[in-house]
Amino acid sequence: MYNVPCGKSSCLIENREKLRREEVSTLRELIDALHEIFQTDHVNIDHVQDLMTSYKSNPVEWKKFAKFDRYRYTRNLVDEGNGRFNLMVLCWGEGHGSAIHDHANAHCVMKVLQGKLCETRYAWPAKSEMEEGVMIENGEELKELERNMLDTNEICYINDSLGLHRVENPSAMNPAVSLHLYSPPFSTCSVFNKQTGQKSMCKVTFWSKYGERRNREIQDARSPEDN
Ligand code: CSS
Ligand code: FE2
Repeated sequence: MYNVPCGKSSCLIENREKLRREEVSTLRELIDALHEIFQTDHVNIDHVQDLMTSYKSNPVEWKKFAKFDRYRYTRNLVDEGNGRFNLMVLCWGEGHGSAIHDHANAHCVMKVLQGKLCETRYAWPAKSEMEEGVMIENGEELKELERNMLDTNEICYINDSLGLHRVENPSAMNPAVSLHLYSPPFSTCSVFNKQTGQKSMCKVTFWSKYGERRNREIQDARSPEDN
C-alpha cells in the first residue's frame, strides 16, 4: 500500500492502532472507545483510566456541555453509555466545591478539562454505637487521608473501598471544568458531615443533558454541595 497521509485506509489502520494502545484524540473518539469497552460485562477500569488520560482537553469539543451556575457546581450529562456508564461535564465556579460524598458503589474516573481542582480524601466514619439495633456513626470528625491537586488533563480515580472525598475549585479567579465517568450510573449518593460523620442521602441531578438546559424545576433541585 502507498503511504498516502491520511488516505481512508491508512487512517483506519492508524485509528485501530491508537485504540489498541488505548489512545484517543477527540472527545468523540473517547466516547466511542468507552462504548466499545463497556460492551463487555467485565470492564477493565485501568483501561478506562488509560483512555481518559490519553484524551487531551480541547475546549471546542466540550464547551457546549459546560454550563455554569453562579451559586454551585453543575452536572451536565454528555452520554448515557447505553445504561452502563454516565459521562458528564462538571462546571466549578470560583470557590465552588462538593460536599464530602461517596460514589454509591460505582467507579468514578475524573479528569480536569480546565483549571485546577483540589481533591480531599476522607476515611469512612467509624461506626461504633448501636441505636435500636442499627449501627450509627460515632460522632467523630472525619479523618482526612490525603489531598491531591489536579491540574488540567490530570485524572483521579475513586470508589467506595478507597474512602470518601470532597472536590473543590480552590481558585478565586478561575473557573474549572472536569469530565467524570461513573459506572454503573447512580442517581443518589451519600453526603457526610465533616464534624460528626453524620450521613444523609442526596439525589444527584443534571443541570443540562446533551448540551440542552433542563427546566427550572429540575435545575433548582439540590445537588451535593458544601456542608
Ligand atoms: N461525585 C460528585 C462530583 S466529585 S467526583 C458528583 O457526581 O456530583
Ligand atoms: Fe466524587
